[in-house]
Amino acid sequence: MSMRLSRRKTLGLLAAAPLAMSPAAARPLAALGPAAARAGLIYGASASRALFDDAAYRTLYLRHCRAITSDVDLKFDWLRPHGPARWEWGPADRLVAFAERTGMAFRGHALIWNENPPGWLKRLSLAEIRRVFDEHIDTVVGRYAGRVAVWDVVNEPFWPGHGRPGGYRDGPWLAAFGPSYVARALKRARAADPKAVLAVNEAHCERDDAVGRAIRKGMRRLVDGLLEAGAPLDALGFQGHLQPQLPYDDARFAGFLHELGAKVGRLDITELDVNDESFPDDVKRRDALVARRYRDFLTHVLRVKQVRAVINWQLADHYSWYAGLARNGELRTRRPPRPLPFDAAYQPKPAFGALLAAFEARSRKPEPGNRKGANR
Ligand code: 9MR
Repeated sequence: MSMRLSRRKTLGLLAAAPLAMSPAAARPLAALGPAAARAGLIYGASASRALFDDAAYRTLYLRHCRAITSDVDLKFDWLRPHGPARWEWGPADRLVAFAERTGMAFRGHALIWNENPPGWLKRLSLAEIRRVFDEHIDTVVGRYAGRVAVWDVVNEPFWPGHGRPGGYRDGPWLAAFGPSYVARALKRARAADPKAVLAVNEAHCERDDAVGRAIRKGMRRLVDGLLEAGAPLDALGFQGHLQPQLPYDDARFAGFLHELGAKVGRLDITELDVNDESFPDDVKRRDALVARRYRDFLTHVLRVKQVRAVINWQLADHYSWYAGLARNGELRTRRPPRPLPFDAAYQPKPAFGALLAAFEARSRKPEPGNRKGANR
């Protein structure tokens, strides 16, 4: 009896699941992961504790994602909030195990980042900070060796607003080593996990204003310097937190990707979403504009054959970091933002259609069609 009941229950749940069918026609809703794979891409999203606390949200990941990035659990201040000797491994261990169990490629984010240093780190001497840096990389990368497909070894190396030479982002690691912290981090990460793909991940490169230009210039120089020095740089990540309220030029950004792809070989879009704060309140119009931004960006970017992954920063609007910014009054409006492919009821939005169409367009093209490496 329990068999029959549980089967019926399962079928009932499937029928009720919002994602089993598309709302428009009773056609099964396409899944993003396989559509991306047909285009030689890996599709995924960042995840944090909501993945475990919210079963319906987890279902969405299982249906659409073939990769998971840690949103916060592997950040320095989350692993070591209280002091140098106390490590909080629980959430990161759980996320890595989930990826492993479900066959998703895991992207470790962010090993070394000059933002958000815990108070205790800021109080150390430079010599102590240097020691903690080395120990941190050895310990974290060593712990998960063989289980992390890609590491964002260094996150956001540049922020021109800090006024440092070369436009580097300021913080403890820059203070301790100067810009050579980037090469040092890559080398140590390689030693601790020879198999992981090692990446530098940067923001704002698609912006066509002074900030975007300065960061692109910094990245060009950094990449050339790292390659000349023989540092193990396997990939570059471009976050893609699209800001339609600022100047942008997708063709120019794609040109930049072409240029860097020829040097590095693998490029990933790592944190894709669209800030809708400048769009109208009307949800239909807003969703259409968000989807158009996805479409235009991906149309250009997916022509670059070295682009291998497209990762959203969370999957459903209410779990976006923008939802937090709106609640805290840090956006120009307090209405709930709609930056992602799924809404708060886990229904696909026009942005979902834009992602799917972009993947399908790339899979129809013989070029770039580089299908190797689409599983990491
Ligand atoms: O989504 C993340 C948010 O929950 C954290 O509070 C914040 C600080 O750790 O980082 C957010 O993720 C950022 C990512 O690590 C780097 N690029 C920008 C992302 C959005 O702020």
